[in-house]
Amino acid sequence: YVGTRPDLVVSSKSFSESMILAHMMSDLIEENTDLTVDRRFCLGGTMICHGALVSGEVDLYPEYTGTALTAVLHQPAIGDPDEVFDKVAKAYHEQFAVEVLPPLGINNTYAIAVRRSMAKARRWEDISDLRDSADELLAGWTSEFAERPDGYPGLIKHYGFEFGEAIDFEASLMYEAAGKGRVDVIAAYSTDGRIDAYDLVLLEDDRQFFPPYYAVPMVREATLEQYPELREVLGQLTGRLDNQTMQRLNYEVDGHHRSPREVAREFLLKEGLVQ
Ligand code: PBE
Repeated sequence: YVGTRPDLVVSSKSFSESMILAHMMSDLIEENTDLTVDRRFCLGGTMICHGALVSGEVDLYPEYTGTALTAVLHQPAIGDPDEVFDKVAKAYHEQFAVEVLPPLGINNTYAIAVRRSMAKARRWEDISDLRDSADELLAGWTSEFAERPDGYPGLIKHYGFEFGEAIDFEASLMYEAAGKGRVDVIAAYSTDGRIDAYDLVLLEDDRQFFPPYYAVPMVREATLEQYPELREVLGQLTGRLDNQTMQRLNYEVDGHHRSPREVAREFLLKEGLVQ
């Protein structure tokens, strides 16, 4: 560091929702405490953020319960959200000295999405309905989805079929590519506002492959010991968001090109959490 070292480092992954949530947390901390926050956002994917948290380079960032369970802890997916939370909280405490704070309310699951017109024409409602045409379909998703156990490798095993071709996309470009017919199938994030904007539909995960992915603040225990007030400050976000609200906030950034920081601030103002 050049100059004064900040009290806290908050991080995020490289997509709008992660940045919006991380700004909400940072703003609340700055509003309610005297702590200085360094927003070191867009660190990269899950494993980069997780590594930085465990090494102490980062104090907190928003993560998702299902991601922690499957991609970080390599445990099999389970369907019950509370059970996922409990398993993750216990393992993070034991293995990483990280505390998982209560969920913010949104469940941002990966979801297989197709154009509405195509789903209607081919009568697709469930992921299983893609089975017979899968080898003619072009899929597009993030490199993280292509590699994670709760992504394509697991999906193939669980459903027993593969797509003809799958190409890597930047998360933010998938929706337009699907909407414009450059790809047929994407692994959307269920809280993304562009699902509706590009007239895509989410197919039902009829064989329950994906776990619940509730957004939670992950905080180093050492940080919470040093600044116990953080628990209450961040607790103001507990249960505060739902998927519909989150889709709208995400769309402010992804569709209307506003800054994640401004969108986060506006939400906190509206909720009366900052002045
Ligand atoms: N998700 C959906 C991904 C991205 C959004 C929560 C499954 C994740 O970051 O883990």
